[in-house]
Amino acid sequence: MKNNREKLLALFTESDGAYLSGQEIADSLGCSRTAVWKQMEALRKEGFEIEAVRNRGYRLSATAEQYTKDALLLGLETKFIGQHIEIHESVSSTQIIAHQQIDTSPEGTVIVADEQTAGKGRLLRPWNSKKGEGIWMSVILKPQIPIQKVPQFTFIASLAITEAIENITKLEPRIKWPNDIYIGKRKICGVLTEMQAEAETIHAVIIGMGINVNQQVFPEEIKDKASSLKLELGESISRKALLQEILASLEKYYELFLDKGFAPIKLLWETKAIPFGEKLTASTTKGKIYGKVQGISDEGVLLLQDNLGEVHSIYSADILLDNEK
Ligand code: BT5
Repeated sequence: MKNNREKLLALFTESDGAYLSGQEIADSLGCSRTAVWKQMEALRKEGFEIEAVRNRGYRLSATAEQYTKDALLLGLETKFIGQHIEIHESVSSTQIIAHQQIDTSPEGTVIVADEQTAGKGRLLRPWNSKKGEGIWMSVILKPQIPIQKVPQFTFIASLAITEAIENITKLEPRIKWPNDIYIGKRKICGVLTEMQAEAETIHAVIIGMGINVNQQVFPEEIKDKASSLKLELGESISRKALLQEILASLEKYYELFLDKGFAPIKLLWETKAIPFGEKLTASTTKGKIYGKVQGISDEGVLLLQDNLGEVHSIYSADILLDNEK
């Protein structure tokens, strides 16, 4: 049974930005108009921005971002991913929080932060996670798969995020192997897949996702290579709507992966990826390889053909596309 507060939030969501009269709300909730007013005040105190206009009624402010646990749960159309969700105002890194609570977290737990003070990328590189402007989250999954398959989760997540961004914004992001999402020449998202395992047994896969949503400026060190959805689209995006879409998409592709393996994920991933057939430089720990992309293997390894025709298997690298030079 929903209480009045939940019913009211559901009404606002269903009304999709239209005004609801006090009487309509009172009738739906089965309470007095005074009780409605009191409930509005309580929601305002929680941080919901509610507009009240004489003779029209109430609505949730269209621009106000409801980025609270309740708001994120309301309208989340998943079976398990995100149904257990935590939102923190400021943490060092959602990856660190997720690692600490693997044992007590059910599969699909999501840790969200409004700000990260020590957000991290691969090889402990810093990930800029400004307050209030991006989606910084970690998803805990507990698949029973061999350890070698864990890197495939970067592909599942990138595919899910790319599709969600397309659905919400109509922009066309492209995935750059292995873990970046670009719009044009700029990075808008990075994925960091980590795991906890003992011997050959996986306890959890932790997928960290950082998505630049509403930034208008970036710090000096990344300003030439980073962008946000707002900068690309020219308008603000609801982090809540995008986050919910990402989780729904992630659940869909995770289940597809569990059911049918990596092959269908790979096929879909390829339709969203740059730069097959294109030339790029892969910087690996063993040096740089310049070549033409032949595709990815069934394990997600990048196959790069150099000028002499030799095909190299790249397991891990930083990629510089020719058009980024
Ligand atoms: C990544 O690493 O791209 C993975 C980023 C994962 C971040 C998420 S946020 C939630 C979760 N919690 C965490 O602590 N991490 C995850 P990598 O491919 O190594 O790229 C890192 C590089 O991207 C940096 O060295 C910068 O050059 C650049 N960079 C840093 N912040 C950026 C930003 N906000 N947007 C675009 N580029 C950025």
